[in-house]
Amino acid sequence: MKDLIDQIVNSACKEIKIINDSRSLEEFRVKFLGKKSELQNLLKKIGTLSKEEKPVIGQALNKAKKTIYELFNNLKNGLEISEQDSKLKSELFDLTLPGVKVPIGHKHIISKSIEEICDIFINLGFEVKIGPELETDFHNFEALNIPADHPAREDFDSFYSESGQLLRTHTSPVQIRAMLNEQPPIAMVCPGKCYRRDSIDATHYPMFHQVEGLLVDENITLGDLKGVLESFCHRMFGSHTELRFRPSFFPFTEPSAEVDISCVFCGGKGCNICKNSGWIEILGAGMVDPEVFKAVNYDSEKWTGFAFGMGVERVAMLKYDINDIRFFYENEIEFLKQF
Ligand code: 2NL
Repeated sequence: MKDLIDQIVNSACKEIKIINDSRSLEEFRVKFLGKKSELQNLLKKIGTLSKEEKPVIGQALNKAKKTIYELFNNLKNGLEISEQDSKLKSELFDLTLPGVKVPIGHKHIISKSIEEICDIFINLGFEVKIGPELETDFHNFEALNIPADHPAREDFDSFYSESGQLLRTHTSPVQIRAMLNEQPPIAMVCPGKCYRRDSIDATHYPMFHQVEGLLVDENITLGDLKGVLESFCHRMFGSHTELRFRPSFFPFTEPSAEVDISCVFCGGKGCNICKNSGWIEILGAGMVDPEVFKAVNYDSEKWTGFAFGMGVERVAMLKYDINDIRFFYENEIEFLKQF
């Protein structure tokens, strides 16, 4: 019987070594210390032993029980600590850990170009104004001396709403609103989206961006316009850039001009891009037509002014060497990240 007790203690010592969670430890307790355990069975048989054997075996059984209980209890404490530990570790919130990075995209090259253009004019004393994209016929056409029979006013060329308003075809209406709201002097630029019913190709898109400028004061001359546009082009394309004014026509300016810069690709020698002319058209401009001043109730005997307009896509394509307008609107992060 003594041997049997030693065997039980030995196998308990062996089994406890491979236990590493509280469930297996509970199984161990039931097996070695529970009511149906071998030790308990032996205890029940103690009454059948002889007078001499009883105290010896009784002591051995108690000692074995104590040994196994200590094995159990030590591991129980150890497991509780390590299980608590790992629970704590898994739940711990470390405030010093860096946050999860969310991909935030990239500033669009059109936004960047608008900022570059506007910054130059801000430095020249102009302020930036914005206005609605859904406009009235009056602000978009009528006040700009664009007659009702002008081709631009055909349904076919613009996006009209059922209410008879339209998506602005240029940002000039922002300037009309400014003149209706305040008296000169005015020096402003207005960036924003414009809409025309064009078919998409390498240089056309039904939505595009413009920056227009307007300056109204006393005694403003074509020389002032040339000086401002020269400063702008030098800062935007480099101080070596040359300018050329070609006579043109717009209903809202008189005289009117189209402004070219010396080709940014060949420096004026002639290449594919400038079609061997050495010049590239960059914007339109002119002196504000008295008919426009009349529409906004300005005294055209007293006030004079110039205005200009440029396509942001065109400027960006020239400055950043982009050869297709569609690249701007494909939402390709790898394209946008280049700028
Ligand atoms: C172009 C030509 C131009 C204007 C825009 C303007 C605005 C008012 C009065 C007079 Cl309120 N003019 N804007 C003037 C000349 C040219 O744009 O080719 N843009 C891309």
